[in-house]
Amino acid sequence: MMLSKSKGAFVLLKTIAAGEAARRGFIREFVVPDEIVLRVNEIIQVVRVEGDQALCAFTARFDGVELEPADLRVSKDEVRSAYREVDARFLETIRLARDRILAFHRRQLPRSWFDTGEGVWLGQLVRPLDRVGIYVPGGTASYPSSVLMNAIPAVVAGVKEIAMVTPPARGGGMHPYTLVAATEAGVEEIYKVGGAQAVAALAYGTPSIRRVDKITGPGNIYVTVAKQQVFGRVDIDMLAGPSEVLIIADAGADPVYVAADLLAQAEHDVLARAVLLTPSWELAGKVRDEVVRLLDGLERRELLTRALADGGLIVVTRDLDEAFGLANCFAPEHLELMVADPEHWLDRVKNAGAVFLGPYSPVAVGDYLAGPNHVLPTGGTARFFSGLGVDTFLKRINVIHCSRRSLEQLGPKVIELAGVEGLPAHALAVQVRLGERGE
Ligand code: HSO
Ligand code: ZN
Repeated sequence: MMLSKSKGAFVLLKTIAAGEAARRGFIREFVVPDEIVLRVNEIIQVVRVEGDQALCAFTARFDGVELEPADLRVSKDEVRSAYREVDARFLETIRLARDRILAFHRRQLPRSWFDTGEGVWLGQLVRPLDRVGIYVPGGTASYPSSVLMNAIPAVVAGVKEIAMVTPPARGGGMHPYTLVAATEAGVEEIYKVGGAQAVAALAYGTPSIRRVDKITGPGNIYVTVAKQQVFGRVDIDMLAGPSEVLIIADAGADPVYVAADLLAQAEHDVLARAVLLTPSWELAGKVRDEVVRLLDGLERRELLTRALADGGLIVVTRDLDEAFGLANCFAPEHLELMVADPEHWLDRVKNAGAVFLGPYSPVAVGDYLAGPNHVLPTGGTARFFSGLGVDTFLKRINVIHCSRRSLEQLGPKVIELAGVEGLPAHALAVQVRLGERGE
C-alpha cells in the first residue's frame, strides 16, 4: 500500500499504511540509560543506610522542600485543611467516582473455595496482603483519580494498611485534591516523599515509614526503575510507561470523536502514543483535519504537537481484520472500537489493558468514573500484564487434606515418582504412613 504524503502528514500525525506501521511505528521498548539505573541504585542504598535522614536530604535536593523526619507524615490537620480547600462539588464528584469504582471492584473479589471430594479435599485460601504502598506522582501528573484507582482495589481486597507516598509540592504543601481523594478512599497513612527514595523507603522501611509487601502505582522513570530494582524484596504491580490509546474505527465513525480521543491521550505526555487504525482513507484524512482544528483551542497545544509528532499515527489497513491483527501486536493500554457492532469484535481482542466500545465510551470516562481501573499495562506489556484490580492485592494459598484411604490410593504413585526423581525420603514420607516402612 502507498504511503500518504499529503500536507502536514509527517509533522503532526503520520498517516501510513499497515506494513510500514508494523515495521517501525509500533516499536516501544523499555530501555533505561545505564546512568539512571546506577543513580537509582545509589539512592536506594543511601536510603537503606541513612533512613529518614536520606529521605529528607533527597526531598530537599529533588523537590526543593526542607523537611524534618517528623514532618514526613501528613498530619490530621493537613488533611482537615485540604477538605476546607476543595469545594463541595468536587467532594460530591469524587464520592460518585469512588462508589462506582468500589462497586466494580467488589465484583472482582474471589472467594476461598474447597472441593471436598471423597477422601481428598483440596482448596484455595484467598488472603489479602498485610501492608501495601501506593505511589502517587507529584506535579502536573498528580491525579486524584489515580489515588482512587490504586487505593480502592486494595481496600476491597481487605488490605489493612495502605501507605501512600507522594512528593510535596514546591513550598512543602500537598495537593488538597490528592489528600481528599486518599481520605475518601480510606487511606490514612500518607507521606510527603516521592521518587526512587520513596520506593526505597517502602521496600526497606525507615524509622518513619514501615516497609510494605507490595508497591503499586505509576511514576516517572526513576520511580519505575526503583520499582524494578526492589522487585523480589517486595512485589510490584507493573512497570508503567507513557500512556497510549489505539482506536480502531470504520468509515462510519465520527472523525471528531476519534480526533478528540487521540488528543486526550496525547496530552498526558510528550512520549504518549495515539494511534488510529482504519480501513478508510477518507476517515483517516478527516481525523487528521479534525486533530489540527481541535488542537487550536486546547491549552496544552505545544505539548500535544510534540507528542503527536512523535507518537501520533494514523494507519490505513486493508480491512478491519487486519486492524485487529495489528492492534493485538501493538497490545495497547487503551483500545477503542468505534466500529459498527463493536461487541461482535470483542472476540478478536487478545492484547489490551481495557477496551472501550462504541461512540459514547471515550477513554476519559474510564479514566475517571466508569468503574474499572485506569492503572493499565503500557508499552506492549498488555501481552502479559493486566490492569490493577483486587487480585493485585491478594494471594492464593493452596490447601490439601488427604484421608488415610486416599493416601493409600495415591501413595504408590507418589512413591513411583519419587523413585524417578531420586528422592527416597519423599517415598519414605508415604511409606511410614502406610505401614510399609519404619518400626
Ligand atoms: N489515562 C491515564 C489515567 C488518567 N487520565 C488519569 C486522567 N487522569 C492512564 O490510564
Ligand atoms: Zn487519561
